[in-house]
Amino acid sequence: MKKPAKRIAITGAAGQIAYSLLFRIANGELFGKEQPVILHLVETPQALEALRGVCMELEDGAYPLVEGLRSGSDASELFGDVELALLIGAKPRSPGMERGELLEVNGKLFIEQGKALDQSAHERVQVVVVGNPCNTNCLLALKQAKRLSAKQFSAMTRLDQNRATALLASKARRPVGSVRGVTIWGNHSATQVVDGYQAEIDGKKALEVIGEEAWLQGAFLETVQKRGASILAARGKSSAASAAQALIDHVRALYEPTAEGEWFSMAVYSEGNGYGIDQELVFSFPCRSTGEGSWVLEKISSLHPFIKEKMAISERELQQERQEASCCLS
Ligand code: NAX
Repeated sequence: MKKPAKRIAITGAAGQIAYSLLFRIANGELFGKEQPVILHLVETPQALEALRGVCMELEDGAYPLVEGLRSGSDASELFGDVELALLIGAKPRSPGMERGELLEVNGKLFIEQGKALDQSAHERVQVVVVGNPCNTNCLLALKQAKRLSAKQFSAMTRLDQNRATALLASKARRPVGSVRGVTIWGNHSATQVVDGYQAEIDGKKALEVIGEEAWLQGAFLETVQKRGASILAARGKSSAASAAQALIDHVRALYEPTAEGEWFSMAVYSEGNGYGIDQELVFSFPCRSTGEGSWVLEKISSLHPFIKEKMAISERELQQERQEASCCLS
């Protein structure tokens, strides 16, 4: 029997990440070839004309799985009954803009969107925040949830995980598929903690295979932390196709039960985390899905002191961001 269509909201739908993402969703890459979708595309009023062009292209793709296409700038209307909300749209940091100003502008936006989702989205909605600063934006959005649970919100650190996985594979001269367990802790920012100690290559500890602890603590971490800037410098635009891939990976990982012994990284509400991290943050942790958007934190007992030290730095940055964004809540 044919499945009922899933409604998916995507903000920033005329932006470059969305342009790498929408056609893949339309083609069934998120929920499979049997799952019809209805796309709810949200943009700012200024970008609605560009979005009209994107919608024309989606129509011209004649995707059998796309059963409906809605677009506009009224998020509260377009979030109605959606089962998945991908919050990509955010104001970029303009030259001379202080980080605090960016937090304030985007903070207000994510508070509004959090309220709108709480009021009108499907009760089982999964909300994934991509727009930066994504951890703190996600925290502000989930704090609006009264009907929904904080566990229905996450922010994307999967791009960092994917970058680190590919880098380890290349260092070990092994295929990407032979690497697992790379873990991202903390903020999706320059303080992100890329933990290669948990990683395995062909079932052996990455450190054993690579044999260079200085690389794991130095070039590995720094290359991943600076990868976004390197892409921007080379391409003249920030990462888009790899971000869209990471978002597909993030959502699929949330909905599909995680295989035994594996986990993936995403930033989630830190309440009840067993790692001694401040309980009121959105922090990236290793997670396991139990299917259909339910997840639990993976418990890793032996964290390397180097990683713990870096986690504390990222935690402090997130506390600072929360402090700077607190004016939006009042
Ligand atoms: P673009 O500038 O190409 O697109 C953003 C779009 O969002 C624009 O079309 C803009 O009109 C729209 N927008 C702004 N405010 C909106 C609102 N209130 N409602 C709906 N739409 C709104 O940026 P793009 O490259 O697509 O990146 C989008 C966001 O992802 C940025 O904040 C970026 O920093 C962030 N990223 C996050 C990543 C992560 O791993 N979490 C990685 C990729 C990316 O850098």
